[in-house]
Amino acid sequence: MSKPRLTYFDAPVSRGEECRLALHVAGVDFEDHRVKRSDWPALKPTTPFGSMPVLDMPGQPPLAQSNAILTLIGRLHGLHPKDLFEAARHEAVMQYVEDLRAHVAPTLRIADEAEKKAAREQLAATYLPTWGKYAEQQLGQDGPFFAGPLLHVVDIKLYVALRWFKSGVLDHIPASVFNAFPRLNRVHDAVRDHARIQAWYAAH
Ligand SMILES: N[C@@H](CCC(=O)N[C@@H](CS)C(=O)NCC(=O)O)C(=O)O
Repeated sequence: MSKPRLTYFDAPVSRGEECRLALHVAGVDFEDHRVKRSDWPALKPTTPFGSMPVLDMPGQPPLAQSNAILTLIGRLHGLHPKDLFEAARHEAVMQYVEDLRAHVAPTLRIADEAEKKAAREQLAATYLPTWGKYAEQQLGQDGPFFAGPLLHVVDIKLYVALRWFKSGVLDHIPASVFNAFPRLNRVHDAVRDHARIQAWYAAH
C-alpha cells in the first residue's frame, strides 16, 4: 500500500463519511475503499473491532474508531488543536456525537413500526433536545466553527451528524429537531459551505 486507505460502506453517511471528508479537507491523497454490504460479514472479523471505518496508513497496523482516526488526521494536518486542553475539549464534543449516535442507532434495528415510532418520538421529545442544549453550550459565540474562524475535525463530525437529522430520513424525528440551536446550525452551514466540502460533493 503506497497511500492511506479509508475503508467504509459505500454510503455518504456517518463515521466513514466524516473520515473521508477530513482526509479530503486535509488534502490527503487517499484510497476511498468502499465495501458492499454483502462483503461486510467476511471482512468484519478482520477489522480491529469488528466495525468500520478503518484507516490503513502505509507501514502501520489498521486503525479503527472514528474519533481516533479523526484526531490522527487532525493532528497530522492542522485540523485538531495543538494545545492539549483545547484538543481535549474538541474530543469531548466528538465523543458527545458518538453518545448521540448510540442513542439513535438502536431504533434503526426496531422492526415493529409502532415500537419504532414510540422510541423515536420519545427521543425527539426528550434526549435529542437535551443533547442539543448541552452541545449548543459548548460552542463559542464567535463562529462560524466550534473554535472560531478555523475548521477542525470536530466541525466535520458535528456536520455529518446534524445533516443526518436535517435530511429527514429518520422517520418520526422531525428534521427541525435541532433548529432551536443557532450555534449548531451555524457550524452545520459553515461546514456545508466550506470550499473543500463543496469540492468533495461536486465530485461525489
Ligand atoms: N465506535 C465506533 C463505532 C463503529 C461502528 O459502529 N460502525 C458501524 C458503521 S457506522 C459499523 O461498522 N457497523 C457494522 C457492524 O457493526 O457490523 C467508531 O466510532 O468507529
